[in-house]
Amino acid sequence: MERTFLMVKPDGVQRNLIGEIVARFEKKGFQLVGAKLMQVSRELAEQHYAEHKARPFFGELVDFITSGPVFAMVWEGENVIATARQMMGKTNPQDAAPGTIRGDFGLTVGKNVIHGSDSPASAEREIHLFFKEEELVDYSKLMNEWVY
Ligand code: DAT
Ligand code: MG
Repeated sequence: MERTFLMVKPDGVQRNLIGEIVARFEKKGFQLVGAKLMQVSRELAEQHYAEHKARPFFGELVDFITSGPVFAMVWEGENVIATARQMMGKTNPQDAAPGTIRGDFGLTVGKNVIHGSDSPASAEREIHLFFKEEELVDYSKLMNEWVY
């Protein structure tokens, strides 16, 4: 089963959106396999956003993601990487459709509430950047018989 890395960013934590965001993925039918509230170090932020190192907003991005606690999560389910990206909405909340997380809760690209892996390779990399193997829980839910 596919896994992805999702993270409620510092703005989402400060705005009390953790529960709302977790509820959306739970209700969809995805399964939580790991989660923690944590402070991201500058080193971890720079590794996580390494692909954007040359972009003009890189410094602001690292400042923002380290500005307060984040809620890091690993979710599992069929096609969860692409589906979670759809549920998040476009990067700029001004382009994100209503009904998506960014469309419903964001106003600016700098504070867009949630991060989600964009491909199987990113998911693999980001899950291991943020979580140790023993922090991820393997279990099955009876509900899955009614989802799949
Ligand atoms: P996403 O988070 O949708 O995967 P991304 O990987 O292109 O988007 O960019 C990572 C984050 O960087 C994004 O969530 C918000 C910030 N960002 C992207 N483009 C930006 C821009 N033009 N100005 C400021 N911040 C930007
Ligand atoms: Mg990205």
